[in-house]
Amino acid sequence: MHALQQQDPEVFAAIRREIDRQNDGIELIASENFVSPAVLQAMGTPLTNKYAEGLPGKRYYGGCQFVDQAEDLARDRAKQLFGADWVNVQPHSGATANHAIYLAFMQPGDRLLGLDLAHGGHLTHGSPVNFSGLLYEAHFYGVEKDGAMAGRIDLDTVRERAQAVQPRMISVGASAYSRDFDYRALRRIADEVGAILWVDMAHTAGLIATGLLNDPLPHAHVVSTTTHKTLRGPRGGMILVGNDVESPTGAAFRSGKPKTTGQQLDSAVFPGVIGGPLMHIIAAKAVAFGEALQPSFKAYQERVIENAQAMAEAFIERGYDVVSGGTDNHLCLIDLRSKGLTGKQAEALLGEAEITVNKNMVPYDTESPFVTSGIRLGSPAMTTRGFGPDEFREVVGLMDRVLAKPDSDVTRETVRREVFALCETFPLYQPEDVGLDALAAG
Ligand code: DSN
Repeated sequence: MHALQQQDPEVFAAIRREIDRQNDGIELIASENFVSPAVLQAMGTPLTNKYAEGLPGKRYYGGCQFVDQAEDLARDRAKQLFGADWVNVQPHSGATANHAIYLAFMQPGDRLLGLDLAHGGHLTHGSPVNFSGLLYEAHFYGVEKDGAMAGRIDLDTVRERAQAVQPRMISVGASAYSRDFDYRALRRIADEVGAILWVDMAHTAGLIATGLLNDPLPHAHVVSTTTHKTLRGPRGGMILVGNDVESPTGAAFRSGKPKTTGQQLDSAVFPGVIGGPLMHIIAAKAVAFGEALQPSFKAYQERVIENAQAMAEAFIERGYDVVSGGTDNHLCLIDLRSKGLTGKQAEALLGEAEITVNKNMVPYDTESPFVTSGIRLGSPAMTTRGFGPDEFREVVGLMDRVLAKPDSDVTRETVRREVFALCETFPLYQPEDVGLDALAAG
């Protein structure tokens, strides 16, 4: 019998139910994906036991010779994937990576200009309830309300805001924005006001690595990402520098000696914000970056965009309001106000039919973040599973049936059965994939 099942049946049962949920339902959360069995396997290894504070070859602990190999593989592959001069693969998450960037370049009270959370930004880009808004003076730009640019970021507005705010750092990147960014123009704006340009490409890293969206690396002073969204690696973070010249702050993090941007960021990651890096996760990052360097990864990312566009078009055909009128990337944002539903209601109704989405603020929303007027839908996870545009159009039809009859338990139950049948034809994890045969068998 499996050790986990025998020793801790309660945890075993929860894990097994979650594997079943992933196998049996339609996953449309834009920030989620399904890692490969090889990535899963790397995460579940005794590398979790190893302390390795410091960097490969310069550790504060003995016995690091083999985890050094794993971290070097991760760093080298990430550099190759993104054409980066420097990379640090140790941040435990995107938020940790972002925390290190603030620590490297900002003093408490310095001004940040970031994309408003309610317009698709991220908590760590200055939200008043996050360290970034609590410790720094955060100002925001947003998407346009009306006209040809409705739902899109207008660079003239960003320039006006930058000139008015005179920020120390400008952040670019989003959690719920379906259009691309002009990083060259954004760097010009940053240079005009003497600001550091930080790009958080967490959502779109896989699309950027494969050349399907604009590349921030040549333009930004620093780039952060998570490794688990479109990049399809283990849950974690990473920081990259395209051209590792002297730090834009001109002096070193705390030491006063000139450093490159990368050296300054290395100090900010450790000892700045983390202690021991998670070496099992770093090994899994290396595996995922190896996968992303394969030609099949580009074909996958092309399909991600094709599927997101098919989904957005199918919603528009059914009379839904898609923010900005479509998508250039892996997600779309649906404004449900014209359908008389809140995001919270839609998330719950679709959940009952085993279609997982998240409620999301839409630009100029009048509902609270706990209710919202929209839902955010992403294609990466179900594309990994093999869905193409036909399946995505079919899923939109299923969602529309549920949302059009919010009072009908029968509709939700019928759709739930159709979801299950569709998922069965696109299998996800087999017992041997999850490395725990007893979990699937039990
Ligand atoms: N929570 C992530 C997302 O869903 O976009 C961002 O951190």
